[in-house]
Amino acid sequence: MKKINKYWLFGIIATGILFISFGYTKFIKPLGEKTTQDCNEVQMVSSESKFEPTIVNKKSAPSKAPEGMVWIPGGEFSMGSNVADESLCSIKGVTKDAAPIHRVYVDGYWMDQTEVTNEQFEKFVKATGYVTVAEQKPTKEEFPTANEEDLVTGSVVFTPTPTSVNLNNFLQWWSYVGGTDWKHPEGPESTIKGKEKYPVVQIAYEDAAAYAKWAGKRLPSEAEWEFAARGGKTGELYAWGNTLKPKGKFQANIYQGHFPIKDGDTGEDGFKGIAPTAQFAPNHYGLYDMAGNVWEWVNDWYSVDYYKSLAENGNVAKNPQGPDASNDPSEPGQLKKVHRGGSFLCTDQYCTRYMVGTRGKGEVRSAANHLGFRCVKSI
Ligand SMILES: [Ca+2]
Repeated sequence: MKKINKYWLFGIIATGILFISFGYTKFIKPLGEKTTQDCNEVQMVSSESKFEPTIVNKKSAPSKAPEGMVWIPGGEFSMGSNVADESLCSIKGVTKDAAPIHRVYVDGYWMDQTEVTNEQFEKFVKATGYVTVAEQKPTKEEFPTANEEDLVTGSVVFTPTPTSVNLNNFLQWWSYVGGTDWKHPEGPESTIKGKEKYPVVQIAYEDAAAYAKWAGKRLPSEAEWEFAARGGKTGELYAWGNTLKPKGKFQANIYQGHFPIKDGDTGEDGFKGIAPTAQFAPNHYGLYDMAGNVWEWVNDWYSVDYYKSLAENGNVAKNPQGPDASNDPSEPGQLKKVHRGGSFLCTDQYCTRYMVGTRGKGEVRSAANHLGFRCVKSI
């Protein structure tokens, strides 16, 4: 595996993704100071939330469900997260962009039960000859300051560290690796053989959108994604309820153990690293993996203050489609779309954005080995 030690490319391509998954590192305390028990305290905070009851539309499914999809009836709900917006497991401010809670209405739609798999994406590529962003050679126009020899196809791969590291620099565990793409998600020597039912990863926004269009579907709006993930329930912390581990069992593929060291992932939830789709119970709407495993692209531009603007408007936001433009003050000038759901790399000490109301974000042409998508379809 050729690990390209060029932070310029990595920085430009990947920082959006990295901040998504691992939070704002400057806020993070050294690993080991916090425990799951601390997160349980957060749950108590959430019980004082401002969520109003979800009102699910009465309209039943208009027809037989398309293959692999379920009916999401839509309705009115309280969207966002006020889970310790200044103290998520002591990561100050990490969910600030998911506040305030605001009222939203979405029409009914079909949604993929699982994230799009390698097998499904392969059908698309075979049918269309589509070439993903990671398979396209970066151009001098896109990266004017780069050396010509550094402009190689590839993408960003989680690279565990040999020993404990200070978590204030994510470049220590992410690498831009030449030859990485959806067929080689962890570097050129890796393969998806035997992983047909795993979610496809190393997917940029336009790759996901192209697949959706080919499939006669589309990417969900952020509001559609969250309505579906909440399963018709009101203000719960997770897609499955308010407890991280009901009856002591994990409900999603996230990360346990010492992050981000080699062999640090204990796989207590049953999986070290990425898992096949649908390995945990579905939520109330029959959707799998709405938390953990891989992040999912949604269609909305990311703006740090979008929820604030909707809340200030005071009305119920009807089928909101996101802001008109990307706005992330932490990386001005980068065009970012929203990601949802968290991934197999999220830990309760560091990211915790497998919590249902929280948000991620990513530069639109950036991919990584913990980022995929699922589609929806209007009636
Ligand atoms: Ca896991």
